[in-house]
Amino acid sequence: MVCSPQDKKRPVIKGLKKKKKEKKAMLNVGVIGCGGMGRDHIKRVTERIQGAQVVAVSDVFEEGAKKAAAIAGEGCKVYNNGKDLINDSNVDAVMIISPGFAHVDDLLEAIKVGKRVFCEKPLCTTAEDCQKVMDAEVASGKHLIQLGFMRRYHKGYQQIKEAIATGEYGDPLMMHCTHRNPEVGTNYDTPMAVTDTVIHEIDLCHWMVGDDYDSVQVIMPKVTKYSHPALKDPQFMIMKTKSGITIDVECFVNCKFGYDINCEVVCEEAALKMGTPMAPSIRKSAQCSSEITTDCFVLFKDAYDAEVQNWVDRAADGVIEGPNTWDGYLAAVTADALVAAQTSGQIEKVNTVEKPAFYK
Ligand code: ISE
Repeated sequence: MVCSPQDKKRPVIKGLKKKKKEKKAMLNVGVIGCGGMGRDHIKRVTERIQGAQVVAVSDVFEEGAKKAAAIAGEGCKVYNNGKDLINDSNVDAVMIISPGFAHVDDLLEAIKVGKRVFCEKPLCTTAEDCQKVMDAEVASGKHLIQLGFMRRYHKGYQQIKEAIATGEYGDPLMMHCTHRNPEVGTNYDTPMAVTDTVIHEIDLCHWMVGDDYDSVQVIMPKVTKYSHPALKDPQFMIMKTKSGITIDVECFVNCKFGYDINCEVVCEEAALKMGTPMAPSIRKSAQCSSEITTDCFVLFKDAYDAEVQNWVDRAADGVIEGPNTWDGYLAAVTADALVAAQTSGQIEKVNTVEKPAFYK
């Protein structure tokens, strides 16, 4: 039988065609930071996220803020600073998408007035600032901050975490990760391999195995001819957890061939490798190949949507399900140790404060 638009008896499959914004009350969101990433999040909330709308934006660059407000649509207010946006009584929740060094003041202000926050990584650029924010959140007694470590929302990593949790494969012993970018600009330097790139694995790996870090080390292989004097590329990083799980991450940001992300967890009775790339394998002309994307926003598009949807969905009950302030603090302290290890060549300790009961 051929179905046509006139065919009135076609079955309605529930939930298949979700209409935008037909659910409960809207969460009114204010977005601080209207650069490329900020505009991407504004577009996401406006076009794809259920139950939220952008009602205000802010940026020190007025032109940028106005352009971003146009994406959100009519009535979106424009501010030139985060504080005024946070204190706008029409703003229920705040997305902080400004550069990392500018996060701390807005995070503290949002905690002061008790507003829910989605903050892009990093939480703050220093461990001291992360701790200030953590102390303020603990003192407020409310879980308010979700951090934008979106890889936790990627199906491939979730499948491995779920598989480990079944216990069927024994305890995880080792992890092997690769984080390869096709190329980076000349403003990208050696510490950024940690603070901008491997920061994702720092968060992911401890989350996947449910353990915190004890020590780290960095080994510098031969440098690629595609690097420049301020960047040692590739780098081989090793992170050891408190229970002894040993994680290696190859970070190679001028690999030339693609945005190539891999992860394998070796357990006592099995090795679990993430299914990647998420592309069909094509047999043609006596060859079998699958595409590797060159763009992280293509590979992780669904993960970005899912993390923001989750943040919006749990707003009504005041719950943070995603990466939280402790994860941001742990990532900052671990990153500091890795950056120290880049130059010392030694095994560096990851010295954190005791995890507050509030985050357990
Ligand atoms: C960038 O900031 C990211 O978050 C990407 O996921 C990472 O692959 C890249 O190296 C970073 O610069």
